[in-house]
Amino acid sequence: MPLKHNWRDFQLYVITAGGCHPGRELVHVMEETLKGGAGMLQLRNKTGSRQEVLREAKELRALTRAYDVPFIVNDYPDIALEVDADGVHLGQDDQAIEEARRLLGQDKIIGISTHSLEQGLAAERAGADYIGVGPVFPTNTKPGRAAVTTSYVSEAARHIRIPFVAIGGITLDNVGEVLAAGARKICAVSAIVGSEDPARVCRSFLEAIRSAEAGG
Ligand code: TZP
Ligand code: MG
Repeated sequence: MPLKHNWRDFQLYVITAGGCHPGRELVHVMEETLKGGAGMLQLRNKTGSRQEVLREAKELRALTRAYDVPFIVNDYPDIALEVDADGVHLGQDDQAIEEARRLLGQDKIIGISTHSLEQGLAAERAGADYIGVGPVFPTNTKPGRAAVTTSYVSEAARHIRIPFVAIGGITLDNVGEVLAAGARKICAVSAIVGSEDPARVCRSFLEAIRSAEAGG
């Protein structure tokens, strides 16, 4: 079932990585983020069994459908197809974009994590629909990966033509720096999913993004 709007309009992307606030259930937390205005959701479960990922994917597919928000699955193109997700997100070490495109077809969204302008331009040439630019700051959600700093964000703003999302260690305290470097789409994981009030944090992120967009 296609989305009723252009998925490229999203400003805030939320991923299920990282722990929820203690005692909170994943699907409820994600629904809070949708109420707060999240415009794209990704299921990223690096530790669960395939069965668990499939169960979460089915739940989040139903939820995002109800809010008409694009739903992306990390790492499992087969699960993305099975639940009719809107797309997949791939890392640098995952299957090639061309291979994922053959499997998923032209209508699905393919996103790629990139850590340098060179990787960003290569992903664009290979047919990615959007790229992740990060981690902008060091983050426990993706340990062991060096921060790319806001300099890659400003390079992406100048040279990348497809949508790009700044990601990694972004909080309400530092999002201003990321916006000042030229990002207009933000992905924050632990700052939102780990919060006691995910909807409020989403609204605050969106306020910051919209004010940057308005030139403020
Ligand atoms: N890719 C680059 S950084 C990152 C991913 C999945 C983790 C971002 O999580 P957080 O908690 O917003 O730093
Ligand atoms: Mg992966």
